[in-house]
Parts: sequence; C-alpha cells; structure tokens
Amino acid sequence: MRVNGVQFDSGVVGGELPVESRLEKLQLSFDTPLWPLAAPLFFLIRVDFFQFVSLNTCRGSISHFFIFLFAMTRGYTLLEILVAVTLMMLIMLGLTQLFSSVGTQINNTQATLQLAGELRSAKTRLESDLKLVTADLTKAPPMKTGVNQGYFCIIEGMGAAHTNDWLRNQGFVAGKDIAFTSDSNESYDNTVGDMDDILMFTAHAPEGQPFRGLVGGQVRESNMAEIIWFCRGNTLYRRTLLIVPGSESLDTDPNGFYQRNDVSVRFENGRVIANSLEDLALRQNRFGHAVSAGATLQKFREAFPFNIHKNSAVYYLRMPTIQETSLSTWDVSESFDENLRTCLGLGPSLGYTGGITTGNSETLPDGTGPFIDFWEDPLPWAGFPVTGERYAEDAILNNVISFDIQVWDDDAKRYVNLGEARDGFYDDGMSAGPFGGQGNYPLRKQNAYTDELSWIALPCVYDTWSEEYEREGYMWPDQDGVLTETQGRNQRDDNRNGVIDDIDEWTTPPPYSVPLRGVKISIRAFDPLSKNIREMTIIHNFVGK
Ligand SMILES: [Ca+2]
Ligand SMILES: [Ca+2]
Ligand SMILES: [Ca+2]
Ligand SMILES: [Ca+2]
Repeated sequence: MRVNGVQFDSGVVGGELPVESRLEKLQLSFDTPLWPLAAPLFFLIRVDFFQFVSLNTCRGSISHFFIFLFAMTRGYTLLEILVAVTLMMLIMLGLTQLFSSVGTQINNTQATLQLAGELRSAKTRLESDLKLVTADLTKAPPMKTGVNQGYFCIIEGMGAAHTNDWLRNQGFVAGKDIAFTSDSNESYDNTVGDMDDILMFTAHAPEGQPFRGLVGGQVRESNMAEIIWFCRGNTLYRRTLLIVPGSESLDTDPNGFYQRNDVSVRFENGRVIANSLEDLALRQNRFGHAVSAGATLQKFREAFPFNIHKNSAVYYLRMPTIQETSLSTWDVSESFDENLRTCLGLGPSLGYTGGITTGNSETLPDGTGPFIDFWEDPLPWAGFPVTGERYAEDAILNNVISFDIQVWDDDAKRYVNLGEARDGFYDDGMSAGPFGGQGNYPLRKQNAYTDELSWIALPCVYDTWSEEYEREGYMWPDQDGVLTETQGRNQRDDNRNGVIDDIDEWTTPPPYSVPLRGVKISIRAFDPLSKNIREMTIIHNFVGK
C-alpha cells in the first residue's frame, strides 16, 4: 500500500494515514532536459546544409556539390566553435544531472530495502520472544503464589492514537503532545505513532538456544531471562537480563553492577540477590522497579504498586538503557529516578519538568508540550550526559517512530490500547470490554494507587501481578490512607455480595483481572535519506499456548 510516497506493509495501516509535508513525495526525476544532446550536432549540420542548399540554388550545377564538399573541409569560425563548446557543456551538465538523479534513486532504493530488512529482523526477534513467555496468560491475574511462572507486563504509556478520560480532561491530544517537527513550522508530527509503550516479561529460551550475557564480567548462558522492549527517543531497545537464581559467581557490589553483569537482580537486606522466576512475579523485584535501599515498611507500602513512572522525567525516559546503567556510579540498590538524579547531579529534586529538551523552546506555540522531534533525536535528552562503559548493546532498531502495543478486546472484537475507551465505548462506537477501561489504575479505592496521581495520569498497565500483596494478615493503606488488614483472601464475603473473596474485596487487586488473549505490536520506522516509512505488525495469540 502506498500513501503519498509512504510504503506500508499491506493490511497494517488503515487507508488514510495523515502524512506531513516532511514526507516529500518520491519522484523519479526523468524530466531532466535531454534536448542539449542533439543541439550541437544539429547546429553544425544545419550550418553546412544551408551552405549546400544556397550554393545549389544559386549556381544550379552538380559541380557545385564539390564546392560544398570543399566548403565542408574548411575550418570552423571561432564563433561556431564557441557555440559548439557551449552546447557540449550543456550536454555534460544534463548528463551529470541525469546520472546524479539515477544515483540518488538507487541509493534511496538501497536504503529502503535496508530499512525493510532491519525492521523485519526486529520483528522476527520480537515474535520469537513472544513465543517464549513463561507466564500462563490464559488465567486471570493475580498470579498464584509458588507457580514459578515469572511475569508478563504491558505498560500503555499515556501517549497513543487516543487519550483516556483523565488525559482528555487534562487537554492532552492523542500522541501529539510529545511529537512535533522542530523545523520552523513547529507543527504536530502525525507521522509519529504511539511511542511510549513498554513490554516486559520473563522468557524461557528455546532448546539449544540459551540467552547470553555477562555474569561477573564473563559471558554466561541461561535458559531464562527477563526481557524488556521499549523506545527511547527514536531508538527501540531490548534489554535482556539473565535469570540465574543462586548464582555463586554473582557480583555483590551494587555500584556499577551492570558494567559487569546482565543479571536480573534486586537489592534486599543490604545485598544484591539474583531473582528467580518466582521473585519476578513481584513488581518491586523487576528491572527498573527498584525500591530505595533505605525504604521503611511504610515507604515500601507507599511505593506500591512499584511503578517506574513516579517521576515525570522518568515517564518520558521509559526504562534505563545499558548506556546509563553501565556507569560506575549506577547503584542497583536505588531506583531509576534516584540514579538519574545522582548521575545527572540534579540534586534532591529531579527538577526536570520539561521531560525532553531538543534545543528548541520547550513548548509549542500554543503553549502545549513537552515535545520531542522523533525524526531528529536519537535520545530525548539533549547533551545526554549519562554514558557508561557499555553502549548500544541493547539497541534493536534506529529511526523508530512507533512502537505500539495493543491488546485483544473480546467485546469489541479488535485490538485496543489499554484504557482507550471513553465511558465504556470506543471512538468507533463499539462497546468496550475490561481492557477499554483504566482497570484499577488509577483506582480511587486505594491510597496506594491515587498517591501517584499528583503530577500525571498513570499509564494503564496489564500485569500478571501476584496474590502475594493480598496475603492474609498483610496491612495496606485503604482509600483513606489508613492501614487496614487485607480482605481479599480471608475466606469471608466482606462486601456481602454472595461471593467469597471476589476481586472487589481486594485492597491490592491487579490492574485487570482478566486473561490476555492476544497482543498486536506495530513497529514503524523511517529512512532519513529517502524519507520512506515502513511499518510491520506482529500479532500474537496467547490462547491455546
Ligand atoms: Ca501508548
Ligand atoms: Ca499502545
Ligand atoms: Ca464478596
Ligand atoms: Ca474476603
């Protein structure tokens, strides 16, 4: 399918994708003038032809033909030569333009093919990862304790081809609040799709193809890994952390840990501990979710449900890359935003509300923002100062302008962004299933959830969760912030609806307590030379797995 010079894989993008002026139409420039090729020849022939005709006309004798031949052998005048040389130069100019144009087209075609190849390899990698998911997604969250299945989590960042109710109320407009062109127009860039989704899960390697990574500075293999897919700027990353529980060779120094290790770890009781699949069922143990080492039980409860997006800057920065975490000062015992604050020297408050700096003004002419020009910025932090020893090992694809994760809504019979529905309906009028709503994020019922709404709406999250948070006898803050004993697993019908321990009784319910049937993930990338855009889509069904 071709839309204004933009090539999409068929059936991936609906008929009309709005395309901006930055996507100039590709044209084969065969309108280069060719007439100079013939002109000098014509000029020389014409001069002598008229000499011949005029001689014959005047003298009327065949013998004058020989006079003409004689005339032909005479030298040209300076003027004739000058004109001929000028015309020859025009020919050369025309030819140069022609070959240059053809050369450009060949380069563009090569670049487009290369883009398609790179996109296909990213797609293949993601497809094979999805086949390796350890969690049983046919069961509704929360995951039972002790099943040793790891986790699966989709974080639907608030930017999308839609906005949820909360964002609409805040005046957010689609994904445009973060994508714009940094040219003189400073216009919204609608070539950019949903860029802020994160996919993270545990995976089991296929037979004979173990995951590889550093353990104590040495390359090691493991059959299990924690895998995280996310975009930063216009680069798509895939972070892989080996699951090696009880690893004897594990490095115990929390500083610069990721310089020497690609291991899924948590910091607990003053120690770096390698996670097992069971440990990773709990969000606070996962990559990027670290709770501060000095956290008291109260702080720990406040941190629940351990979102990575507690800070606006971190929201835009998604997840830590190898480049950042391989700093010698990066501390595994601290959270992502605390590390950034330390490493960037930003003081106790991150003081970074703009989210993204592109070197241009931080707001659009209409006062909205923050923004980023995804066609220009490899990282959304101008002069990015956090550079560790390792670099780009986790980068999968450059020039990405959409990494959109959607989930199957069995009511609407289509893939949707989590939280996409408005008042129970999608924009196309279809009534929404559970995934259309925001789930228990932001659940007004719990202080633990609403605490984090001070700056911005939380992204909608699908998570296999764990019933561990609701363990009988555990104390969590209720809707008024008062610590109360959980009632979700106490074998009593506390809300008297005839069902014992239904999810409405839970103090710590999962965001969505429904099975995940399938996901659709679209990756869109551009080629800066040809300005071509390509998009590839992965559809993965978890039912019958
Ligand atoms: Ca999103
Ligand atoms: Ca999405
Ligand atoms: Ca009940
Ligand atoms: Ca109960």
